[in-house]
Amino acid sequence: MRSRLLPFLLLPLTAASASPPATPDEARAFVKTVNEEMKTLAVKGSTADWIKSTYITGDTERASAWANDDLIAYTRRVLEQAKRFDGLPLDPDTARMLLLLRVNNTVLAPADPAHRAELTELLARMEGLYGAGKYCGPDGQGKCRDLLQLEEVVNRSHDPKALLDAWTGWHAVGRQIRPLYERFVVLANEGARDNGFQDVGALWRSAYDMTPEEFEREAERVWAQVKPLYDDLHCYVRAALQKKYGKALVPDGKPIPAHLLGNMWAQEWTNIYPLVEPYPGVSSLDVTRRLEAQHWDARRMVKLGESFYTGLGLDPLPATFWTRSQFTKPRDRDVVCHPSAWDVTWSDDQRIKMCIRPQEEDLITIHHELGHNYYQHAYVKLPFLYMTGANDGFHEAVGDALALSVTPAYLVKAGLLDRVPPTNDKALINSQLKSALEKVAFLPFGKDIDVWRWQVFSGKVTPASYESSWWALRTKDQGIGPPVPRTEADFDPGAKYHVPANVPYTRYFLARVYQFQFYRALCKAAGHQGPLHACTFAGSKEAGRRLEAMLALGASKPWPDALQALTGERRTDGGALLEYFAPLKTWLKEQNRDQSCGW
Ligand code: X8Z
Ligand code: ZN
Repeated sequence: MRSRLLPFLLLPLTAASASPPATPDEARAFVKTVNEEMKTLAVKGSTADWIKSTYITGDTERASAWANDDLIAYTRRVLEQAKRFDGLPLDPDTARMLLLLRVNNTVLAPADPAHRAELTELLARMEGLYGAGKYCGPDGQGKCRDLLQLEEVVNRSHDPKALLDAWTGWHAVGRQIRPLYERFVVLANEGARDNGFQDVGALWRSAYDMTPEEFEREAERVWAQVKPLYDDLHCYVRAALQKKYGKALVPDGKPIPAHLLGNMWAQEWTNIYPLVEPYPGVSSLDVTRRLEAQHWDARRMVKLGESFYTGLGLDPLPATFWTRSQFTKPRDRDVVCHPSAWDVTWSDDQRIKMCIRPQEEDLITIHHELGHNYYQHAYVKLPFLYMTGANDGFHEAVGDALALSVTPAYLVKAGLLDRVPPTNDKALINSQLKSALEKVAFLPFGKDIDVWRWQVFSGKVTPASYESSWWALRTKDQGIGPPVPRTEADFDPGAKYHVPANVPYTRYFLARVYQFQFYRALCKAAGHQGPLHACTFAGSKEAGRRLEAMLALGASKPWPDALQALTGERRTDGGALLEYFAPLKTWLKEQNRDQSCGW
């Protein structure tokens, strides 16, 4: 008791009364300074991060860790100082920026500087390990294969043995990351607690203009809305895969083995479309074949993406975008190939970083990444703390909403499809099923990555059950299972980019839902009439104007206000997605009539 009281008593008695009470004006001035100082530090951080991500070495990781150490140390310092303004009657902008300063962080600094440094080093190292990850086992015949090469197999092969080899080979990368992640959880939680949050999960869930508890309930509410459609799709896909691979590999009533879904993480299933196509021969939707045959290079694919945006009346990308972006994988060094979009100096310095291959999946991702760049461009003049999305799901949804509007007719014009598919019921079901393999299949995955991490951060899941809890969750919601038994030496979450890179993931779940809400609103703005799935707003300047008006708000308003500005709605609502897929839903019900669905 004495030792705790003593330092307090030794404080000069005048200390508390020395500083005058804080005022709202002082708070306004404080926020102005923070906006400026923080931007300077953020530019240093993102500059170092860009270099690290495009050239993975011990040196670039260290430089990135240092810059981020400075940034989170600064954030902690100003958050402490800002406590002076608690309870004051602040103007709405000052109050909002002080809120964002607290909640828009994926990590916060532990009070202990040594722990803080260790945390930023771990973050840089984990992303580096992921980016440089390789598998040097059997089917490479002595050669090491990186993620792109292993994805080539998982995405295209229909040979269960090759699929299994590539799947297990890549997932072994998670094992290396496990010990780092265990330590990261301890340190990141320490940082969250030292800054007044219960744990990192609570920090992440605080960034949605509601309490963390309310947000958790919201995510479950929206999932319950769309789950029946997912279950129907799962049932149909399992039956089709069973025809291809047999009952031994794909048994009735059991989860689908994760290596058979055409994606390393079984998160989007578009690549197995040829195996599950409802009406073969009715319509050709094979964009990849044309991209390959016509030798499209990465730049041309990005140009096509940009033209969709400029067609809506939005600005062209800045000239520097074309010289500073990384479009393809460099031959001579390790890079983080996972796609991302940047404004490195927060001043219309937009770039994308990808390892583009001539395939449809990458063309869609290009539209997605450019959505981030157009958001960044729209809010570039706002104060630093407002230079982000209304929430992170909005940022992820913009490009996807536009990509929904890319029609076969548009692709024919670009030379990427032979002919516009016939407008009949069979062609519609083909195209809806293909789209559902991307959009609907993703939904439970989009939610569960963070449901798992929230449990890890809260301590409900400990390292002793990292792996088993991961698969328990994925089995429950996704109806998929590991292709071979896993143990706690494995760490499959670590084989998914956003876990070692510490990027929150619920944003993608929200985005799959928001994008249909945005799309429906933009279709309305473009004067579309008729069923939602038949709409394109390509070329509509009015749609472009409405979109830009929302993007230009950045984070200046609570997200329901931003949503309302574009859509008239104030809630996250799976209704637009369900409306879009209404024809498929009816068709799936019919197909599944004699199946015993579920797992
Ligand atoms: O990470 C991404 C983008 C970068 S923001 C390519 N996505 C998620 C993923 O790849 O897991 C887009 C869809 C989901
Ligand atoms: Zn994104």
